Amino acid sequence: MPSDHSRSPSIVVLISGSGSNLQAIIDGIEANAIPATISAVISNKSNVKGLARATAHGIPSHVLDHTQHTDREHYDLALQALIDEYSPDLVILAGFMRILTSSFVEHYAGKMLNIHPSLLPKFKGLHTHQRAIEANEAEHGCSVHFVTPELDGGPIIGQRKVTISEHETEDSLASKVQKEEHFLYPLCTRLFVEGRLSLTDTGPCLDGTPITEGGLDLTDMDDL
Ligand code: NHR
Ligand code: GAR
Repeated sequence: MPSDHSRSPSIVVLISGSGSNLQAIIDGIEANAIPATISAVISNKSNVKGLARATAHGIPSHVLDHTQHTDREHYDLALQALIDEYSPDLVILAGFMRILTSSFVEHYAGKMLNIHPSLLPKFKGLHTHQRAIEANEAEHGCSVHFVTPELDGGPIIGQRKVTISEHETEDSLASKVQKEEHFLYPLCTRLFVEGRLSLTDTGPCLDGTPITEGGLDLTDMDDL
């Protein structure tokens, strides 16, 4: 069969919660800014808002409950089998809260992205907003990176920064950062599905040019 160059790139999105980043990507696709299709949304938790968002936009959704699996290896094998039914070009972690095994991550090498709520390499792991405030940081933000086995340690594609103000709370900072996430993730998704982003042996590239360590500072971009 001849290959179908007209097929738009397929994305599978993994979530655990509200799915506001999923929504931002759906909006980018529906506005014709991102030339791709979300083939499925998968959550490890049932009854989360992100699942309703998928349904509202006609996207197939699945719950794969990690508590129903004996260990991470079995869970990740089931997750991989479900994802691969859709043969995606890109897998997006959008608030997905389960650490993934190395063999799972390596299966999607160079085609799995995560958004992390900090200016990596600062504040890997959880509770990033509170930790940034406690560390008296002047700035904070979000990062999109290729997923590698090292948790939150994969090559950074881009970041957006926010200023931490004097009376900042965890909640106020989280909402400032999320607003930036909702621009950064659709932008990085667009670049990936346009074939402009790649992960090479020497690191990530945009349009064939290496991205410097720390990623692109996309804070001042205002058009998707
Ligand atoms: N897996 C690998 N191998 N590499 C990465 O870079 C990953 C990953 C899985 C998820 C997202 C990440 C984040 O952006 C992510 C990146 C969950 C935890 C965690 O501790 C940490 C980091 C991230 C996601 N999860 C607990 C666990 O035991 C469960 C926490 C909960 O359920 O609330 O899996 O921050
Ligand atoms: C986002 O802020 C994302 O950066 C963060 O969870 C939120 C998910 O929101 N991710 C992590 O903390 C990963 N461990 P959303 O479900 O509304 O997109």
